[in-house]
Amino acid sequence: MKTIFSGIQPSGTLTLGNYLGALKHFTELQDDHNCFFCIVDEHAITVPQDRLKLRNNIRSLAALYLASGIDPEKSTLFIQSEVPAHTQLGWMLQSISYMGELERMTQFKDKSAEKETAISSSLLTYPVLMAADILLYQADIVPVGEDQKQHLELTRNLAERFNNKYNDIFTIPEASIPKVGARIMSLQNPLKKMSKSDENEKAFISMLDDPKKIEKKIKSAVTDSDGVVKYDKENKLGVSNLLVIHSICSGESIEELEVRYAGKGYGEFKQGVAKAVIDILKPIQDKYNALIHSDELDDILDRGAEKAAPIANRTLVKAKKAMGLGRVKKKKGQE
Ligand code: ATP
Ligand code: LTN
Repeated sequence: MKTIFSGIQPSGTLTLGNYLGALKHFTELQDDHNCFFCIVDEHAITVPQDRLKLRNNIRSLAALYLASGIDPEKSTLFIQSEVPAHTQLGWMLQSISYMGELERMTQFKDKSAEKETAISSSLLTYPVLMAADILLYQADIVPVGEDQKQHLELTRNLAERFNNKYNDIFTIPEASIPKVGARIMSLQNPLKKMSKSDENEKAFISMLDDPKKIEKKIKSAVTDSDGVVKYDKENKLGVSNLLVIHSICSGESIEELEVRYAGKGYGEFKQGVAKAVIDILKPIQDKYNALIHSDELDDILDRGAEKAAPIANRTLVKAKKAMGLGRVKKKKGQE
């Protein structure tokens, strides 16, 4: 059985983009794979966080994973900072990472360009920690959205570099990026990806937005002035983005939707998009509300960390030995 690993940052409430690009696919994989899903809180602190908000976001993300269909009987769900091997291997991998390759990461360039305040060194080294996350579990497949493709490439390079330099320890993972929905765009600027950290709340749909809010945000989504519901990623980015959202949420193909809305205005089309989104999110929100304050959530996360830690430690011990760190422990009774 192949091993899957993926992580999401608890840096705010998840968006419809996170759901369609990543989370939705996680749940589809758990029946026939050995799955590890992680709340990567140590990634979230690469930018300043309020401690109480971060706590809430961690819990909220755990509840959203479960409400979206992650089954703790089938998958291991855990919090990154509760398994210390992640930062330990992260540090070791930094010693074989080059400044140049990290500085070339698009996400680093974008995020550091946005910042007026000081940029933390962890923002630069963050993809190395991501590599450690993945390699500790010997993951074969990493389901992610399009924006993580470059980080996966780096993970593969680091794994190969380590294997060649020290010992053949790490499985070389592959990214699994959905054909449709890998890059859901902002509702206000369809040239930018939908992001939970966008300052403009109208740009994204949060997975916890109520139906009224969803309708309002989709109604005010940027489109164009020709009034034709047609997929055209060159000239009609806003409409194409809404078509993709509608199609994944309702399960109809883009061609079917183009026929359905032919000759109808954007008003009716947007109502249809909103309904499809609400139909998908409402049952998830109901489950979320039942879980968020439950003890069951804590039990699941405790069990997740207990299951993940020994697996991660096994790889860590091998990597330390390969690098010559620490001592070779004598077996009891040996001179
Ligand atoms: P932020 O938006 O705060 O910068 P993020 O959403 O990029 O954060 P994560 O929350 O860690 O970062 O992303 C979780 C998963 O969701 C990743 O696999 C990522 O590729 C995917 N993802 C993020 N945004 C989108 C999007 N707009 N469309 C599709 N997938 C996305
Ligand atoms: N870098 C990712 C989150 C992330 C991740 C991972 C994804 C951290 N570790 C391991 C897949 C596998 C992001 O910003 N979306």
